[in-house]
Amino acid sequence: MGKMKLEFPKDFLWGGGIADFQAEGGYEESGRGLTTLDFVTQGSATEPRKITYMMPDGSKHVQNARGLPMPEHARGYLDPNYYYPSLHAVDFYHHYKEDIRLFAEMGMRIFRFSICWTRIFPTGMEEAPNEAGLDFYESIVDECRKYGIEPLITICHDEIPAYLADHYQGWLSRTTIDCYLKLCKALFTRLGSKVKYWTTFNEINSLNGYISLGCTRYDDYSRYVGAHHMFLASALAVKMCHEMYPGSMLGAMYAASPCYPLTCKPEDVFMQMQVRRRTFYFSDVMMRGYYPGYARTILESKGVELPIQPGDEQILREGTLDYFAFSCYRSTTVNVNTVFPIKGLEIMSMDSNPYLKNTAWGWPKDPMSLRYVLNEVYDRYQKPILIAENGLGEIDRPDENGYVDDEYRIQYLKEHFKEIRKAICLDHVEVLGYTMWGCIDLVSLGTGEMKKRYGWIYVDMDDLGNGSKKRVPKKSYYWMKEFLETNGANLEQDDDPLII
Ligand code: BGP
Repeated sequence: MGKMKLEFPKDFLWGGGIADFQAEGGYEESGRGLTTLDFVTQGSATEPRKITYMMPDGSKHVQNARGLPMPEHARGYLDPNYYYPSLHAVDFYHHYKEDIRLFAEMGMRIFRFSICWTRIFPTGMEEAPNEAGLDFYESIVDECRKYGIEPLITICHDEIPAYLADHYQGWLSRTTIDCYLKLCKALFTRLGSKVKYWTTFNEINSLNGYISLGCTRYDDYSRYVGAHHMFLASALAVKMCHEMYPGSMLGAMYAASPCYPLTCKPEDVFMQMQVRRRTFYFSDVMMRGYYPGYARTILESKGVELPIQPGDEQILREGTLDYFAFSCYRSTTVNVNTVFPIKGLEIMSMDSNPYLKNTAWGWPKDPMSLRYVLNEVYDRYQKPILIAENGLGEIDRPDENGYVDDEYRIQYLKEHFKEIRKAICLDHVEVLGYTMWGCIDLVSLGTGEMKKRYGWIYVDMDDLGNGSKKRVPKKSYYWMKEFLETNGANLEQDDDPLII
């Protein structure tokens, strides 16, 4: 068909995103309480992040932050011998005006950020919200609005107030649903007239254990029972917001990097579908309002009985989401032997894909994965989709002025943007927008490092928090500015051999 002339819609929401614990810092400001992620130390690509905790007898311990259950009665504890990146992060708390001005000057149209729950309810249990915390988020929203940037708020991004974890087992308890709804009420009341787009949870399909679910277990039971309570919390929040502000848009975010069958062996192909259902299990309930048939088999095979109470099914039906948001950084492959349980937990080992090259952190780069997921999800739900996270984590090397020549990031974005353009123009998927992950450099969630950088804007800070925290736009910032000014004219058109 030769070269195509494809164009992005003029009102496409181009922007970027951050999460509170990776960017904000300011942990002692505005009466903020401690959250589970505060106790997670800095790690590296080879050294897992650790969590430090204390037992009731006063003994202090440290263990891997992910993959292991916490002992019963353990409580997160800050050990002066460790560096905890979330406490200070890149100090967005004190730099947000400058940062949002830089976003605006680049032309960003949407800014995705998350709420630190304990800034609003320091333990989660208070009756009244902390006004100073609400003031902070309101001024972020006002700052965005001043420049015509659409704010998008993630209500809960992978963390939970430490108090709810230590006293209620977090999302294993229905008490946490009530606390979450109190948070939503406070946010909607204060910000609902100024914020249209909300995300109830981040990567709800990949949460487990103390950090994200707030429970001492780390297994399939906690994963699925915790999720049931989060489904209810999300549905009730959707209903509340729609009642308070008709026209508001609520979604949830899923880790949805695709997986492909490793071979054409029928069992591998079917296994791919089964693995994909480990993601769609979560979105099917939240987008359609009921558990899909295959959920029964998943739960039975794991011996998990959901604590469904009378009324739950109606809540799920009445609180379906308006849009699907997802993160996609790579693709994976599966074969029939790759899924196996270890100690009651579903483990998947992924085969490497001989057709793709990996990033420095071992994530295969696969631009077409975006077009694939957009189509896969749109075929399933016919609802708008937000590409909430995508981007390139790389080691950037600044010159003496802090300027980074990140041509590799420009190439990455170009390749990925072309696939989005095809999904919109050729496949006619309803794509709301694209919020590049870590639009300003921030702390990596996986490793706790600074050196894994995603941003258009460099932050002068090292893995241990040393540095001036000066913000310097990178080469990709200027490329993106031009891209936005010309509605993508600096993105070559290309052939699409995949039209039949
Ligand atoms: C997602 C999280 C983000 C972000 C991203 C990149 O799972 O929602 O918070 O961190 O992954 O991961 P990493 O920081 O490990 O590079």
